[in-house]
Amino acid sequence: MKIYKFAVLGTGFWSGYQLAGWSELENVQPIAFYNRTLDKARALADQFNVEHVYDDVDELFENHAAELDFVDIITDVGTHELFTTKAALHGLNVICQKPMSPTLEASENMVKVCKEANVGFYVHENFRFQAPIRKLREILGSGVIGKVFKANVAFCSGFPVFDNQPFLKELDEFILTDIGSHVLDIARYLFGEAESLFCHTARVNQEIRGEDVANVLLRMRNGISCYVEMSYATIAENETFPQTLVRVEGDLGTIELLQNFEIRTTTRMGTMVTNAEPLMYSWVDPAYAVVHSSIVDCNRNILAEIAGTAQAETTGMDNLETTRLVHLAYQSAREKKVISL
Ligand code: 89Y
Repeated sequence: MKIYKFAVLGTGFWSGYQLAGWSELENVQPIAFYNRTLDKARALADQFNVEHVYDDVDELFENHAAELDFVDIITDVGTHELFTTKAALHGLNVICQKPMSPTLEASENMVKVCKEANVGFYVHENFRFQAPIRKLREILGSGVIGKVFKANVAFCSGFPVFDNQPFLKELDEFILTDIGSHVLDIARYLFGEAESLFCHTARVNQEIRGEDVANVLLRMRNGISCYVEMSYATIAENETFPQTLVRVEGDLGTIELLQNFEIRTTTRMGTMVTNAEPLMYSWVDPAYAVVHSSIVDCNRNILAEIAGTAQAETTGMDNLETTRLVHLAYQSAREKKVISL
């Protein structure tokens, strides 16, 4: 069995879960870690039995590029383009966290650079791999609710997200890049591509720089009207973080993905209830369970393409469409107009 060797760039909050996710797959092995603060790289390396740590990414590539199959980039978004370019020039496949980069132009460049270097480029977009979202799509695909005419995809929470990820407070563009990248991708995964969008944004929490509320109304190419809402300013009786709730209406019925992974499918015959709980690996943080669990399936899907056994869903090329929606949503909010794609 071939073992796929990889380096991790960035050993912050998310990396421990990403590595735990990789450790659920038997044919991968982390070889070297880079972090701008070496102590942090060392601490994670000790936890995952990795020998080599660096605070100079070029040195890591010089010493290990020949034995690596891919890099997993988990650094701040501002470094994604640079590190992707360096890895591609060393002939390495690249997996990069969302959002791809701060601008659409830089994201397009990352896709181009990897294409020219003939390496695979993948975005670790994991929300579409969540167990309830997969199940919902399966039910939708069965045709039980007939022709879909409208949908709502919602991520509305009051979770203290800045405690674990304080850098999110400093972003000029916050919720559409952080959560919009995920929920707009879910909209594409479930309903296909959009033909137009309109967006409102707001900043409720005055202690952060960016927006913490965004409402995006999409017209999909197949005619579905899809309302994607996201908020980190929602005080609700039932906190749903980090779940995405979905309601899909068709001419024969409605599918609702509710809190705690319950899917209710209603037709004129009655309501069918399905439970789509995520797999609870030993390492998942219960506060992030459904997201952490989906890391494994996303990694597995990307690795299959690197190994040549299947096509990955979240290639850079595919994710450019999601990235485009994020940036057009900002444009729509700024210009107060409907944007055609
Ligand atoms: O950064 C975000 C993500 O990707 O999932 C949830 C999160 O950690 C906070 O919004």
